[in-house]
Amino acid sequence: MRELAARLDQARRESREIDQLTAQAELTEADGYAIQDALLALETAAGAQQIGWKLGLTSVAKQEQVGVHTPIHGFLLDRMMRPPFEPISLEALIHPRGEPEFAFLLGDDLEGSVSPADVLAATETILPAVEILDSRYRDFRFTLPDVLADNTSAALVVLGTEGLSPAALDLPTEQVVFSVNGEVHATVTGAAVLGNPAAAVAWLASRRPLRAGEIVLSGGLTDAVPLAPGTELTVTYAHLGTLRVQVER
Ligand code: OOG
Ligand code: MG
Repeated sequence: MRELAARLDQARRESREIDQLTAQAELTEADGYAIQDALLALETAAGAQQIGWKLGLTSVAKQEQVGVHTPIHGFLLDRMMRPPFEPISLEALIHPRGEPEFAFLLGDDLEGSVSPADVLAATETILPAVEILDSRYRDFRFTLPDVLADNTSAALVVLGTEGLSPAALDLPTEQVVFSVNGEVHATVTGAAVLGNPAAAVAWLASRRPLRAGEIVLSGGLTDAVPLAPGTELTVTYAHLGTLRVQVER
């Protein structure tokens, strides 16, 4: 698993797309997570720090876009975070895409069998977020074990600076308008994510212990859009405010 993780790590560092791992080896879902764990070990040995988690493929729009029909999870590192007020450089990325999400900042630990209400009770703040994905695989195509191994295509995360306490928000009905270069790409509500984004976080807690202070991304609410120099993404949440991401020219 270490050797396969190293192959993905090298592809990322060299911004070079590679063949799917499953083109050469038969891998299960469990193998995919084991390679992801090995990748996290490589990253932390090289000095990165895990600051949270991400969910993926929690909406139908996302599942259909990539042809994988099950929720997945990966890890977030300190080096992935970008502030919202600076243009984002795509220089080190292969074929980046952007998507709107909700971010949960946890105030308490969450572990085992928990309800969406437990998730909200343990959440300090819900923040607007844009995730920038980058698959290390050729043409952004992969199977389930491949995308798990590749840390669910994680690349960069732009977090809003101001959020709301979960008590001030109804996530399933929160409307989100996602615009690309000034044109509306999609209008959805939080229910697009497993009926309730808090249910997605509950699912993750049943699989991995979550700790106070960690950030958890809900998974994209809409399909992800390709990014190019100059692309501007605007995510307008009914109550959470507007998050604008400008890609460097
Ligand atoms: C897989 C990662 C999915 C999400 O929010 O659904 C993801 C991909 O689309 O490459 O981050
Ligand atoms: Mg995502």
